[in-house]
Amino acid sequence: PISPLHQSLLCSNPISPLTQDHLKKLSAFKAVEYVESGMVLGLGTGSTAAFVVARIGELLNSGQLKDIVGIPTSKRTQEQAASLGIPLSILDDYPRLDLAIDGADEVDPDLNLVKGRGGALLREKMVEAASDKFVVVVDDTKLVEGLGGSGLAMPVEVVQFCWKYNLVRLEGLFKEEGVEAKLRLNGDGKPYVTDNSNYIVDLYFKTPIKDALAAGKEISTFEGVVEHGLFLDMASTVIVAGKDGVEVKTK
Ligand code: ABF
Repeated sequence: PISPLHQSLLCSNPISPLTQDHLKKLSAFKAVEYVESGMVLGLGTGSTAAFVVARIGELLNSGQLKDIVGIPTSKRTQEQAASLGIPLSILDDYPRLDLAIDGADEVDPDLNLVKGRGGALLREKMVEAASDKFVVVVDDTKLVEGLGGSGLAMPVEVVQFCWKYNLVRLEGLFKEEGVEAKLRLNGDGKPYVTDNSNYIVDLYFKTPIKDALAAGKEISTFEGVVEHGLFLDMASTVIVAGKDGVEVKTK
């Protein structure tokens, strides 16, 4: 269905097709329709989630939403939300959330996800696992038939101590799929450090992961692995924006 926002984006830009940013915004605005006054809300990380946070700020500041408490999933999101005046707290004080909204890197037909290319997977998983409802916002480029199938990275957060040891172990785990494991680096060639002072090993699969559930369980047994980017059976709703409209997928 074409929403009023979708219509207005098309009208303001009748010649060029909708950009990926337009689609992210459409998905984000649709997700914010799930937000009600008084909710404790998980605030995601990434460019799509940033549209969600911006919209919540707008609705709070115009008085259309009231008494929201936001639980940010990264320092970046914390800064954005604070700058918009969204009241914030942490899981210690709000161990149960009503709703979390976040982006994803891959979504499979069963609404399982790869997340964490933005580097915030640990806090995202903690906050989203503590939420009664988890709504995912994506554009249609994120849809895959099997996780790991986009050719882009599946991240694993590891402690800095002997990171290479874990990189080699992770490579060994995915012999069937064929995988290349790389330490994530910043532009200056130094290792990327997460909000939790860890490193990230990015796994690039040649073919989709055969058994994501088994893989996730196995990765979690590795000492020194802090978290992985497979978010299985966590999303209750995925909102997918494409050039023909917004689709709401539910489980
Ligand atoms: C977060 O941001 C991450 O889990 C995911 O890696 C990323 C998606 O970013 P974007 O919305 O910018 O594509 O949700």
